[in-house]
Amino acid sequence: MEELHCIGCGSVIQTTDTSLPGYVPKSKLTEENEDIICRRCFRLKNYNEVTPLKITSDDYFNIISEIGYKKALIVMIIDIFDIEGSLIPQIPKLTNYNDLIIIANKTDLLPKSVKEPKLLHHLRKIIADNEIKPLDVYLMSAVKYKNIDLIIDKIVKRAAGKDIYIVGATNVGKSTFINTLLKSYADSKKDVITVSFFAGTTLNLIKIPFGDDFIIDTPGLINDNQITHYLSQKALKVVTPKKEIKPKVFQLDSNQTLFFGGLARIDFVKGDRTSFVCYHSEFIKVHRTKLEKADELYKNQVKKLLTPPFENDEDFPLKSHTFNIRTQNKQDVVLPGLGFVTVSGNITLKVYTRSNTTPYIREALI
Ligand SMILES: Nc1nc2c(ncn2[C@@H]2O[C@H](COP(=O)(O)OP(=O)(O)OP(=O)(O)O)[C@@H](O)[C@H]2O)c(=O)[nH]1
Ligand SMILES: [Mg+2]
Repeated sequence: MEELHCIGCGSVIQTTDTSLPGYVPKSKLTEENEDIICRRCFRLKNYNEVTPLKITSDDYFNIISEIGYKKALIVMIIDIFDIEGSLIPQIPKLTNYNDLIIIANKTDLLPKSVKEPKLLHHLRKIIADNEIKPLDVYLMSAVKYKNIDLIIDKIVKRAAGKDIYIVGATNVGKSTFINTLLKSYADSKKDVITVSFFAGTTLNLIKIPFGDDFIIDTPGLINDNQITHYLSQKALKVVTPKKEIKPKVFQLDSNQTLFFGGLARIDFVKGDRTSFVCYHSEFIKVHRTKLEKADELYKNQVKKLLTPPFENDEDFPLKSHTFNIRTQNKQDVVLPGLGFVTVSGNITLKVYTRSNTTPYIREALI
């Protein structure tokens, strides 16, 4: 019998093990079996309820390296909100240096004041630093249809009869982009592929006819340096920004501390009074305190005043990294997966994030 695949996540359909991808109760299989959807996708789409199933990075690289045997156009989607964390430097080699386009998605989350040319310049620099040489780089919002027509036009031209593979880290919006593309180009009325804010929604290749060729959705590479990787569903909902981010500005003196819920903390250890411009979900509560009181506050208030994490969430141990910033240019302290804080001046910071994740400093994005 030919293998059936879930149209939502790409898993091979099976009727025996509820804990594995692609499970469908036997009774739900019909004669035609067209557009079949697995139980996990059904629940995600209808109840926003996730059954945790993840592919390993070995699985990921095996699935993606298949593309290396084909003549294809590769479109790597990255998250403008976490550029460094969502860029996968191995993609060109894995896909045997097939033509590559890079698209930075979710620009709707950035403040409207952000200038596109500056952002593109910054983006190209990060891409070049990672020794990736794409044919084109674009900015996009897949949910707000920003630049969609332009991008589709370019992709179709570049593909010139080859299949198009949409690749990238988990949660960058690969499946959303394909749904948007099918709606605006192929007259699809509904979202075909399952999308969600949980990392690891798509589990296998999903091949969709597109003109005379195919557009292929792929699973994402899981990035466990992201703070979000360690969050409960409830906390994840809170920290995922949904609309344009309005930065919060704090003027701090040295020996003051900022808490981002109980998820991250920045101690201003040394330097002249300066501003901390914070870009993250509006639902993360930022709390300012004196450095000498910070440990005590954290001990007493984590999961209470300092949320997320929430009361019933697992413990969320923080680990610190010290940064001596010695440049006059504005810098971003990146809290991977949560957002970033723009600072300037000669300052020393102690930055706490979830253990197993590493914050870092980069030239200011904005
Ligand atoms: N703000 C914003 N959110 C977006 C955009 N595109 C996708 N998202 C959201 O990002 C989350 C992930 O989207 P998916 O399309 O499932 O991402 P994916 O890359 O297919 O993820 P995996 O299948 O897990 O690898 C969802 O909550 C989407 O609504 C966008 O342009 N702007
Ligand atoms: Mg997906």
